[in-house]
Amino acid sequence: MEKIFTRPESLLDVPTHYCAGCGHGVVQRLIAEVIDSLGAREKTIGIAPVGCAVLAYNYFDFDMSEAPHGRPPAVATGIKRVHPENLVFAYQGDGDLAAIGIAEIIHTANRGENITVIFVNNAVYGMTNGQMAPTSIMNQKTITTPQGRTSSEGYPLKVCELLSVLDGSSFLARVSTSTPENIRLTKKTILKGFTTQIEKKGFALVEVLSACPVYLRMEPEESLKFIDNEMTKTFPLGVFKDWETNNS
Ligand SMILES: Cc1ncc(C[n+]2csc(CCOP(=O)(O)OP(=O)(O)O)c2C)c(N)n1
Ligand code: SF4
Ligand SMILES: [Mg+2]
Repeated sequence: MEKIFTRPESLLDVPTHYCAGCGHGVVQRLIAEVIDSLGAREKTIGIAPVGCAVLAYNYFDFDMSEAPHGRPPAVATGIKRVHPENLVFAYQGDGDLAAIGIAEIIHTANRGENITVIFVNNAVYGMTNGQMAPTSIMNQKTITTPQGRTSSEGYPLKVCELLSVLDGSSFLARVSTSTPENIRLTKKTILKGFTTQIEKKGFALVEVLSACPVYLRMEPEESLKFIDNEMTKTFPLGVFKDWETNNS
C-alpha cells in the first residue's frame, strides 16, 4: 500500500497541549514540513516565545532555545551571529512580538539580521486568558476591552507594514490558516522566509493570521470565518517586501 501521509521528521510524536481549533499546531506542522523539505533538520535552531507556543520546544525535533517574553529576535540574533551556518528562526505570538517585544523586532529588522521570524497573529493574548493584544481589531471584545476595543486603546499594530519602511528588512509577508488553500500558501511563504536566510538576503518575517477560538469565544469553524471576514480587513494578506522582486 502506498503511504501518502506521515508525520514530518522534524516533529516529535507527542500529544499536543493546544486547544481544539488553535492555529499554533498548524503553523508548527508547516514549519516542520518546510525544514524537512530543505533537509535542514540537523542544522535548525528555533527560539520559542512566551505565550501558548512556549512549549514549542517539546514538539520540534531539532535544537530549540527559550527566550524571555518578547526577546526571541535578540536571542536569535546572538545564535545566528555565532553560528552563521545554522538555520535560525524565532517563533512569536502577537503579544510577545508586538507588545513587550516591539523594540526587539524593530531593531532586529532594522539591523537586517539574517534570521527568519514566524509571527503568529491571533489578535489576543491566548496564554494569559484573553487580554487585548496590540493586534486586537477595533471593536474586538476581550477580557480587558469587554465593550470592544476603542481608539483609547490605540489602533491595531500592522507589523508587516511597520517593518516594511525599514531598510534592513528583506522579506515580509502576511498569510493565514483560514482555509486549506491559505494553509498551502502559508507553507510556500514559510519556505520563502527560510530560503531568504539560506540565500543570506537578511531579515525575513512571515505573519500568519491564526485562530484562538477559546478567547475569541467562538466555535473553531466560526473563528476561521473571523479571520477571513474580520481580521483581513485590518490585516490584508499579501507580500509587503520581497528582495527577489524588489517589491516594497
Ligand atoms: C515579562 C513578562 N511579562 C508578562 C508575562 C505574562 N505573559 C505570558 S504570555 C503573555 C501574552 C502572550 O500572548 P501572545 O504572545 O499573543 O501569545 P498567544 O498565547 O496568544 O499565542 C503574557 C503577557 C510574562 N510571562 N513575562
Ligand atoms: S488559548 Fe488560544 S492560542 Fe492558546 S492554545 Fe488555546 S486556542 Fe491556542
Ligand atoms: Mg496571541
